[in-house]
Amino acid sequence: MARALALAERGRETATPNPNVGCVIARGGRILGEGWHARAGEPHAEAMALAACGEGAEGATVYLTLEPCSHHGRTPPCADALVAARVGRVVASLEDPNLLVKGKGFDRLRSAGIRVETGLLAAQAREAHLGFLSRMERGRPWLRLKCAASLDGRVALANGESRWITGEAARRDVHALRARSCAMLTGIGTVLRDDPQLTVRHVPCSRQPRRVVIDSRLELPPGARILAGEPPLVLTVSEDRARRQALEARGAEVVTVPAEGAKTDLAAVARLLAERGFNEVTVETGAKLNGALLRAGVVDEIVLYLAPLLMGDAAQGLFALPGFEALGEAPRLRWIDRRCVGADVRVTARLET
Ligand code: AOF
Ligand code: ZN
Repeated sequence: MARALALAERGRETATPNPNVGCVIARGGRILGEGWHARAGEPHAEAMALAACGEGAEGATVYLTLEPCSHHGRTPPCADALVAARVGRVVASLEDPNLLVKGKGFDRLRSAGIRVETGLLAAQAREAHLGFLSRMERGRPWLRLKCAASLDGRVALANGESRWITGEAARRDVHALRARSCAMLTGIGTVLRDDPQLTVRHVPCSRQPRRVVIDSRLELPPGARILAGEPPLVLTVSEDRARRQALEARGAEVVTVPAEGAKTDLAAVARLLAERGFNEVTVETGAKLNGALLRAGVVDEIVLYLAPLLMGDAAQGLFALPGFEALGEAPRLRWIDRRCVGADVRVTARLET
């Protein structure tokens, strides 16, 4: 199963919107075939692994990071293929929460007399498929805030200057985060201030994440860099037809989302991103939208790069949150990881949701 999890990583950046499943078929301590899901529409992990078993897979054990599918989607059901290959046993880390599958793949195997075991390395498999599981189980993507700050937690000087706080190694690391994301989300404030591209450039990547801008009043300037290249998705509550048409003429896809007062309803935005098939979304934006996303309860993880630099209390902070009356009200997170990235430190923390 550890090998199946390693194979799953090969589809990490490209399997979206599908889960990056990994599969190993073995018999008598020998691996007969390996597979992973590389791209939606291409063979599932099981189909690839079965095809790699030159001598067939009769009586073999199949290790899978996710339950085999039971439905006709873009490809035929993997459970049927495993039955036809007369495998002896299937060990799957997790049930597939996709309502089209959810237990039916296991049922199909069991009724054909195949032994089914679940739960092996389940925590690691949940980690490998966290975006897909979030979208299927909660109807929203796994949402990660990426931030870069000084040691004293500041992201920009009072006058707005913010380039560059962290070093080159951190920048490359951020691009690796972008590469694994299905979508990159930012707000209009960040676009007006920094004019970001939000593309993957400093690491190899065979697929660019979709860029998404929350722009309540459609203030995106037609010359913004985010409008170049693959068309971004612009989410708005504005009814201004002229502005919409100007952005559409520049290639953007403009979608109206539910409002919460004059602002966009961020829970609705999260649902829309899931409906679009985005499993993992990384947010690079300023304190206001960061804070609003936290308050809306749609943030799962914060990845923070800290540079050994002091910017002072007059500089701008990371998260615009209300002043809490008691520490008990302040959101508490759980450390997941801390490490050095070049001259900077990266910490990853998760909210309990
Ligand atoms: C598997 N093995 O390797 C993957 C599975 O429309 P399709 O044919 O691309 O199927 C997509 C669904 O299949 C996806 O939503 C998930 O439930 C499952 N993914 N299943 O047996 C795989 N990637
Ligand atoms: Zn399948």
